[in-house]
Amino acid sequence: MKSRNILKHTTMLAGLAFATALVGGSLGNVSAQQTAPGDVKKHETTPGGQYQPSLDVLKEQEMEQPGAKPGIPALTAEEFSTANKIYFERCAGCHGVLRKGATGKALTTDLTKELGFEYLRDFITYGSPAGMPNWGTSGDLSEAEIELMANYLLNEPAQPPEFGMKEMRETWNVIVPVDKRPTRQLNSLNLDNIFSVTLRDTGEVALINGDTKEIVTIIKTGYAVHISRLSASGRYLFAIGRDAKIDLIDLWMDPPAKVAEIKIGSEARSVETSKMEGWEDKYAIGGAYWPPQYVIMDGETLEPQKIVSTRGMVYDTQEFHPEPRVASIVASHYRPEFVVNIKETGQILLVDYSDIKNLKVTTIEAERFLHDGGFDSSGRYFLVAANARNRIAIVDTKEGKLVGVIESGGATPHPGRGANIVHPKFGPVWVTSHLGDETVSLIGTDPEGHRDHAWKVVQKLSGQGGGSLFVKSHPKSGNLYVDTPLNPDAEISSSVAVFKIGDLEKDNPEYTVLPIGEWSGIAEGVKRVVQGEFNKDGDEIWFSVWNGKEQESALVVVDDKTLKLKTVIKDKRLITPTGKFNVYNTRNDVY
Ligand code: DHE
Repeated sequence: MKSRNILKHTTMLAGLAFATALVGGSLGNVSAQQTAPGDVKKHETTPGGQYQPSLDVLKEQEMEQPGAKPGIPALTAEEFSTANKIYFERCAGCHGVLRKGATGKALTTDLTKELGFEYLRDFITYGSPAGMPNWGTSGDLSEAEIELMANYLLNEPAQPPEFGMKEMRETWNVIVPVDKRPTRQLNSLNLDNIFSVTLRDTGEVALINGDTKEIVTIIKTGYAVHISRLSASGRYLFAIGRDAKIDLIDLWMDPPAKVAEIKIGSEARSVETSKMEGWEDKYAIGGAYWPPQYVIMDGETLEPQKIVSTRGMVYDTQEFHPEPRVASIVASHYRPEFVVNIKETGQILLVDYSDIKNLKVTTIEAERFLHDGGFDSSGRYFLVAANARNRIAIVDTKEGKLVGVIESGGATPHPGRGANIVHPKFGPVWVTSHLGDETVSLIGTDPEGHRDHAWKVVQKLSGQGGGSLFVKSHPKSGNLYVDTPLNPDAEISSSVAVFKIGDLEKDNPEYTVLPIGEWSGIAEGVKRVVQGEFNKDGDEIWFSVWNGKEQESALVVVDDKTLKLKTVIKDKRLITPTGKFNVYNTRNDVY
């Protein structure tokens, strides 16, 4: 462990790429025309620039090949299938499933035909400093693949299938009906201190006993499983895969096991459950990237009740967007509402689940490219990053209104759920770090006690560098932890910075670096250290040491008081651990 003042300010283009890619741009505005590929031949994409959705599930779907057009090079069925796979894996995350543009430019045929084959080929080869990766010069795509992609873009886009009630019901499976489930907790686990750990590349979650650090069980889930969330009572755990498969796990069983499953689309990232008093465990909601929709389900069986499309108008331009993805979802503690964040249209939807037959939705104009966010310490205000716009939108979930949209103070905010700390000078603040630079921004969240500081960036700290994804603290902790897993410097990506909250009064406060990757004792791999999560008591914090699928990974547990290594959890079944969700903290929004 070493302590240092700010030695390194590794600024990374990272998500900055996608921030700048859209500045001033809306659908159909191909600024590529202004940048000749010859000018950007030296351009290189940073690892963080790759932090874009890869629609790996859609890529495997059969899609009808659009008919050939006169004057446009026709693709064979095999060529179309190869190009379609590459498009969904590498391009659709930015340019959209239907190529109508998202954080990247639109690539509809009216535009691509004007640009022409050679231009497209060169642009794909060299990329652009505005965010387009250099697929050719990086060696990611071969010359033949790039030529194929240029031809593919001259053809009409393929449309993946919709996924409605019929398709959902076909995938819906209640493994253990409610009346056959236990009526009391059958195991002797301290459920509040169980950690659900995402095993990303095996499509599993590991349930780990936070007291003994032993693996309780490993449960098969959806493809490239993403996050876990808890029901209000803490009994049910929901995990969602990138293939939009939701698994419902009953923690009362011995051992905890899956009791229901469903697919709510083809690509998804978010799931949440009803938390309002009187509605505990009643509903679940899943949000999909494709088709663009959210689905309200029964909280105990996952039976789909209501599917709502998110297609519609962008909040500011009032132009139609055909595929606005559902990003983060949280459940209000003040009203029977889900807070659903829609990426491309920039709307925050307050979905009232008290009467889903007569569904009332409050549509809040916020900012485009909403991604991840969390509550302030009171649980009343929700703060969400519009990451490609470098802004944070704030909603008052008690009043059901936008408080404001503010600059985050850095490039591409990525808070996860953020961290809440009590600042010695500014009172309660919510914290986000950034993908694009070393800024850690503290935003005042106490309009009553600290009115002058509320909803302002009251302090900016300098962390180890860009490539940060998650910050974390706990009401009982005196520390603020900042990870940097996507920083290109191996030493930085395998360590975390810790700021002492008591020191934040000083100018330019120092941080301590914890070499978590080194502490894991793993010799091989990049050892990215990602996403701290506290135990229930708030006296230790767990980090994932995230290595390649064929390599050893681990979880490293740090004593929050001493900042010393407490223990390393290793097991050959712990393959690619990333997110960790402590049952108590997740269900009570403690972060
Ligand atoms: Fe995530 C949360 C989307 C890549 C780990 N991620 C989220 C949320 C969204 C999202 C919308 C908020 C969910 C919520 O709160 O309801 N993530 C995406 C992407 O689109 C993206 C950029 C690319 C993709 O193809 O999926 C992406 N995410 C990643 C990763 O590569 C990470 C680091 C490793 C992994 O497991 O895949 C990753 N994302 C996480 C984690 C959370 C998350 C751990 C939850 C953090 C929390 O504290 O709640």
